[in-house]
Amino acid sequence: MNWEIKDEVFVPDLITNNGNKFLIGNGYLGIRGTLDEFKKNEFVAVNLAGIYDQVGDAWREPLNAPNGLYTHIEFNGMKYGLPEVEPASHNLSLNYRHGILSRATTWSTPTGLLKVTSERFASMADKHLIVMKYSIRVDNKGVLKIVTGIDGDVWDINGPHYDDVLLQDDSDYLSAIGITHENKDLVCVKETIEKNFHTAEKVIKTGRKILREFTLDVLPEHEYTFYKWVSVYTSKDDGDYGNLTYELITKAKIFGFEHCKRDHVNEWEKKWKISEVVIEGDEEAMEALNYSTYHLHSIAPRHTDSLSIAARGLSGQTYKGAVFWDTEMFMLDFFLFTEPNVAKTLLKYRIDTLPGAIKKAADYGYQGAFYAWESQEGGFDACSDYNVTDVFTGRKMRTYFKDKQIHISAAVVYGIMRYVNFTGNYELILNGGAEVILECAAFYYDLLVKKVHLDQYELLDVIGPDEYHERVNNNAYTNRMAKYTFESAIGVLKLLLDSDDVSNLKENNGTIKENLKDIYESLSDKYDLNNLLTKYQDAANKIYIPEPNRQTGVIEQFDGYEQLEEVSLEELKTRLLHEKEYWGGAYGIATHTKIIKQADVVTMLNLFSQEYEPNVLLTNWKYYEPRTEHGSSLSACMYAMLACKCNMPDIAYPLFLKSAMADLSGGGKQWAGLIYIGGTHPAASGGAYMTAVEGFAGVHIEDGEIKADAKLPSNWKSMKCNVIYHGDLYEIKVTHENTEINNLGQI
Ligand code: IFM
Repeated sequence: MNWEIKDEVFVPDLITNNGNKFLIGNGYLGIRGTLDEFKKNEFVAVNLAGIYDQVGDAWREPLNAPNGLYTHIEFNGMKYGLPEVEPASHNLSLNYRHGILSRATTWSTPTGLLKVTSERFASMADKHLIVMKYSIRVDNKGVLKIVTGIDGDVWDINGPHYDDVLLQDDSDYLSAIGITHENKDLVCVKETIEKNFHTAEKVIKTGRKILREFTLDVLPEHEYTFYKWVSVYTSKDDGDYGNLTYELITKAKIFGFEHCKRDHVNEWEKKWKISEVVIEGDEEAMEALNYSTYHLHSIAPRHTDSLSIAARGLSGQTYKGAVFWDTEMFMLDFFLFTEPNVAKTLLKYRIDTLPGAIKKAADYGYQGAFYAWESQEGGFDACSDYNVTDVFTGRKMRTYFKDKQIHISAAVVYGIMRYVNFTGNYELILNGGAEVILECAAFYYDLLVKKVHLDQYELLDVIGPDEYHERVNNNAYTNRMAKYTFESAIGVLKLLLDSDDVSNLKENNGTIKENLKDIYESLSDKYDLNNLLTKYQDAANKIYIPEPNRQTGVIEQFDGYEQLEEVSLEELKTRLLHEKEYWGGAYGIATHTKIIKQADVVTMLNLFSQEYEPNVLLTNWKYYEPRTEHGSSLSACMYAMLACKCNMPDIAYPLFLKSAMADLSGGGKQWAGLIYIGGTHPAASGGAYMTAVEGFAGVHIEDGEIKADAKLPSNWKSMKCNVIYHGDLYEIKVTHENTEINNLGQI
């Protein structure tokens, strides 16, 4: 298996894309795959997790730290760097087994070739540390100028987010401290270097940059190298960030580059020991899949016990660095199966942001918890009322994602329950999860509508996963997820009401019984638990779930969908007047047609496949697939997984590859109206993983045991993966004929 991706020519048009494709990160920060000499025009970003800023009325977005890797060179008075000076050769490569980005670029100079190589990583061993090695060789003697330091003039979409950047030069250390606009948070970046050449250093402060400049006479037989250690802390981190930045890089410099690299590589090896998937017979798929999970590893929050992952990971500020349903419905399984502690951290974020969800519900006049569609710190909903700009008028278009995608609360419940089922661990339920589930149930309960003549409850005026059709009634996915929420609440209520008898529960540190009693007592002060049980049982029984049509077997996506215009995707595209035009909302070309943006009924069938006859799954797959634009990177994997359940692995295969290659191929929508939405696609990465493990290998839980019911694509000989279930590590190997599951014991 080749763990390297490469670009062997420099194509200026690929700068943005490569920033995503070659991204490195460690969950605390992500560094776009840009070059050392790049600046904000090339979308350089050292993107920070979970810290945001807002300027004026513009969108609140995550911060990019000052770039401590900034470096450029001059030779004999001429600046050599991309994209300005065309190179003689160029190679950018990412070793995604170890998250190491390297570049090698040569330029022709009047006296021969000049070669620059560099290597960088965001340490997996210490989340605040970035390390770099930079070397220069020349063909002929000359005068070389090396300029390296910290560039505080960062790329922002809705900035500038730093009111000021303080620059400090303190013996061997350079610092840039950004002071944010909204909360006056501090982002502190410090760097130090070690070099194999002796020459005086000049420190230059220019604008928001602080730079070291070295001028030296160079000879062809030498390689001129410097190593750089950069630390990043913010005032949100515990401790004295000023000292911490200093201590970290001082220590790292003493240990040296190779030592730091070894620690970093070892941490990555630990991850792959569990999460690597081996596919015999299909290198391309194996590489794309492990590349996908490389991205998930690079953005996993391991430095805290409460944080989630943004829809574009740590690739920049698109989608406002906000957390969507993507985390629970698409990414969570990877972490549950390979690193449950990260799954816990993701869900703890939702538990901690419950007050934000309760406030959002209350602001709309609802009871319970309505989670943010685009969640930032504290559960603040960053989703704007105007999420799309009309390409024709330049006016903002009213969209209702924030107000009407009520399925978000159910996704949170789904994530918590999945954590309980896969880990067998009730700690999240006991520490706030029960309350989240009850509050989400209260939210849906408040929204139920009963028509006088019908003995059923409906959910009206919603948006399902297919965002092109806004404000519809009885979206099948939403209604089924609300039912799931009621069912989960019933489970929790029964657990609490029976808390005298918890003998059927697996013991967790011997404290579960005590804890259950405690939360029973605290929650029964707040809620009438018996009354809630009766209410939610009634709601779960009577909520309307659209059934397969008796003649066709098709489940209507929402009331009236069947009456919409039937038109092919190709025909619809011919109606576009502008390539970036928005398809949904009030006037979109898809709005009045059956063309949908992404898997909707198919997502529901995937989650609840056991409730339907196999022919219903197949009928709906066949019905909806040609009507789906796959305009979201979340779509293909849902179709791929359902295709596996319909025993069509070869049909699933291209859809799986589409998900797994989302960031390799650089496809996917870059614009929603006039708004840039490019970046990495962690939901597609998670979807690719789910398709491989749960779809092709058919890993599932049956009667409390882990089972595999493989449906491999015909070109695959075998697939091997590891899965953690109830604290045990299982090695699973499937072929077309055999399934082997070995319990390797407690992890
Ligand atoms: O959550 C998704 C949504 O389903 C479709 N638009 C993009 C969002 C973020 O990935």
